[in-house]
Amino acid sequence: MKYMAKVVIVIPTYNERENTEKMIEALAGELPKIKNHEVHVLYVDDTSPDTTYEVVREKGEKYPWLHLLLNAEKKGLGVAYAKGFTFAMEKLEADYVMEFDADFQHRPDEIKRLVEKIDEGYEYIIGSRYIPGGSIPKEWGFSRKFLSVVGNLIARVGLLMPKVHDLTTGFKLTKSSVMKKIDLDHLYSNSFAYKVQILGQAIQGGAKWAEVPITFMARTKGESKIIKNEMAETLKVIFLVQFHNPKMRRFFKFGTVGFIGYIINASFLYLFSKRGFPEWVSWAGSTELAIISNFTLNNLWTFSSNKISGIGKIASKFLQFNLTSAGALAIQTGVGTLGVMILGPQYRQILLPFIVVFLVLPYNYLMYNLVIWRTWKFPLLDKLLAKKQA
Ligand SMILES: Nc1nc2c(ncn2[C@@H]2O[C@H](COP(=O)(O)OP(=O)(O)O)[C@@H](O)[C@H]2O)c(=O)[nH]1
Ligand SMILES: [Mg+2]
Repeated sequence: MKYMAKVVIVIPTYNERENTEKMIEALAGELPKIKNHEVHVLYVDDTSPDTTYEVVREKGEKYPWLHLLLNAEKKGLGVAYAKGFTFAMEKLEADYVMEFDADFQHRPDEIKRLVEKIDEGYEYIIGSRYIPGGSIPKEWGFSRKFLSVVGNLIARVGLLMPKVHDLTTGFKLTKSSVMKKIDLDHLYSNSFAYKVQILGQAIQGGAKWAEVPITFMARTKGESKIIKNEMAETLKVIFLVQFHNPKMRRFFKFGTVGFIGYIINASFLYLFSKRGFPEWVSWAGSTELAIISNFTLNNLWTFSSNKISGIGKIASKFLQFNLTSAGALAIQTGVGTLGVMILGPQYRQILLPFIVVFLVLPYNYLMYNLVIWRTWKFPLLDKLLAKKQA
């Protein structure tokens, strides 16, 4: 899939005059080495008091690939990048946009390594400091290293993305179709933590991603703009990304419906036995009511995007639902009995929550997604079911 993509490197600046002339000349030396793609550079300056933008303007007369977006106000790094990406995609018609710092912490000679990945079909390319071949500055003291590693780990766990090694890096290349799915006008954070949002939503959105090792250099000129501790901001962003993640929302609703089912089960068990119904009737009746509640609420709420409707369809699916629920009952009974046999009766009450959390919930969730509401599609299973129906 080789094609000539238009890549726009977006470089936000605020008081980077000392770095900018040198950087533009370094880029002028590097970019011609990238042969099979058209590379442009867009500086996004927030009217730096040191007039960084004047350097860009001047050089722009010499280099046709150099562009400047001048903002009247400084509103934070996230805002600067969002404006830069939008400008690059809409005005410069970028196929890919790159995040790149102005201060030589990202190496201009490593740009081509990220760009090369376009030819392999990747849509979200991460310049990674934490994979073999990548590194952070040796000059960094313990606390700086610690903060970077811990911040990364929190993002990795919070976003449930164990396969990504660097989630807070600022050196990245994103396909415009991936970036356009993200609401750049309303980022969850105006500052550095926006990076975690774009990464989280790009990967959750199914972008084909890869990590490429980069050498993160120490800043030699100018000052770092990270003023406050970004940790709280990053936590907020992780929470919001997961809160808006459709898959997490569905799982949360599934849990809520299950909990309501449990309340119904328990209340009617109490009521029926108080009314003097036979023991087995109280159990069967209250359990079936919980099953009806689970089926109805999951159909109307959790899986509303795949809602089952029509009397006939509802009846047959409800029957299926009862069968998968019977499966859950079998698992719980089987493992519970076996567990008590092995461990002894004093473990009965400890076993129950473990069986529910690690076996029954995953089983139910799998069955709902795979069999009942069919939100997860597996070609092989589809073929099998199709054969059965035919
Ligand atoms: N336009 C703009 N650029 C910013 C802002 N904050 C930081 N930058 C730029 O973003 C890049 C990364 O910032 P830097 O201070 O080096 O962060 P650090 O490397 O994490 O210490 C640099 O090129 C900065 O000039 C901002 O509010 N507006
Ligand atoms: Mg920097």
